[in-house]
Amino acid sequence: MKKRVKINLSAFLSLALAVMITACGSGQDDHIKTDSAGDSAGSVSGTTVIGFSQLGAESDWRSANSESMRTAFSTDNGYELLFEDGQQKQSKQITAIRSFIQQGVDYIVLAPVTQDGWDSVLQEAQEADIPVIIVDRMVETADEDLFTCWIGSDFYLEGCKACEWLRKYAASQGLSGADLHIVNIQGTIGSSAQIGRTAGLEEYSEKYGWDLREETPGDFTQAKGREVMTQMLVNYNNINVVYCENDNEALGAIEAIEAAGKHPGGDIKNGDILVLSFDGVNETAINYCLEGTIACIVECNPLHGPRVENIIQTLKRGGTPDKLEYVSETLYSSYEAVKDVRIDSRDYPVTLLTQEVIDTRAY
Ligand code: GZL
Ligand code: ZN
Repeated sequence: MKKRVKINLSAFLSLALAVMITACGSGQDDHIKTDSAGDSAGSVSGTTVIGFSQLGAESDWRSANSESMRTAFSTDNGYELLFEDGQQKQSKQITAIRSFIQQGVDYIVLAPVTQDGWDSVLQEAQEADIPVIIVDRMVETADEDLFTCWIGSDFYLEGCKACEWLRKYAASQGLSGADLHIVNIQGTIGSSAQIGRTAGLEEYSEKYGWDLREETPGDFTQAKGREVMTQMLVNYNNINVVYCENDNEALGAIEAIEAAGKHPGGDIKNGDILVLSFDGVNETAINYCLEGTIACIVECNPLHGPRVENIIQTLKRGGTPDKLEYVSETLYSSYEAVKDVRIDSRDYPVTLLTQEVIDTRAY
C-alpha cells in the first residue's frame, strides 16, 4: 500500500513561491542582457531602436526614400526611429552615428552621401557591438566586416542600361556613334550613384566613339542642373544628347534647353536635344517621359524601407542577411524603337510608358 505522505500545504506554497521568485529573479538579469539578435538594454520595452542617418533632402528620390523608411520603422511596427538629416555633409552623418552609439540604439542604418571616409566611425559602431546596415549608395571600406550588409541599386548597370538604350535608339535613327555630341550633368561627386552612372557613360563613349563633350556636377538638384545646362549650351553649339544623372537635374536641363530656344525630344537629326535621366520618381519627369520630352528614364527604386526592415527582422531572428542585395529595376520610355537592352548577355525589357503604367506604379 502506498505510504500516505502528509503534506503541510502552507510550507509547500511558500517553498514553491520562493523557487518561482528565484527563477524569475535570474530571468530578470537575462531580460536586461542583450539577446542574441543584439537588442540592447534600450529595448527593454520590446521596441527596437533604429538610428537612421539619411544623407539629405536633395531630390524627389530622397524624399520618397525617407518616407519609405519612416513608414517601415513606425511605432506601430514596434520601432523607435531616430532620423537624422545629414544635409549632404559627411561630417553631420558621422556626428549622427556617434550620437546613435552614445544612445545605445539597436541598429544603425546609413545612407552615405559619398563612398569614402567611413572606416573610423564604422569601427566605433563595431566596438559598440551595434550592427550597421548601409542603404542606397555604397561605402568604400578597408574591411567589409565594418558593416553588416548593404542594399541598393547597381549604379554602373543603370548607366549601362541608359547607354545601351541610347546606342540602339541612335542606330534606329540611322545615326553613327560620332554623330552623338553628349554632355553629362553628374550627380553628387564621389557618391556611388554618380560614380557608377558616369562610369557607364564613359565606357560606352569610349567603346562606340561618342563625342562626350563635358561632364559637370549638377548635385542631383534642379537648380544646379539648369545652371550647368545653360553654361553647356553656351560652351557648345552641337549638343544633341544630355545625360542627366537624376530627374531633378533633367527638369533643370529642360528649362535651360527651352530657354535657349531649343527642343528636348527624339528628333536628333532635326536639331532636338535628346534627354536621358535616372530615378522615375518625380511626377513631372515621368510625365515628360510619357510625352517624349525625356526620351528614357532608367528606374532607380527608392522604396528601401520594407527591404531594410526585412533585413533587421532577419538579424533579430539571429539570421544572416546577404552581404549585398541589389534591387531590380526597369527602364521607362514612350519611344517604341527600343524594346529591350542587352547587357552582359542579360536582357532588360524596356517598360513602354503609358498613363496606365504611371497610374499603377508603387511611387
Ligand atoms: C540613387 C540615389 C540618388 C538618386 C538621386 O540611389 O542615391 O540620390 O538617383 C538622389 O535622385 O539624390
Ligand atoms: Zn523637336
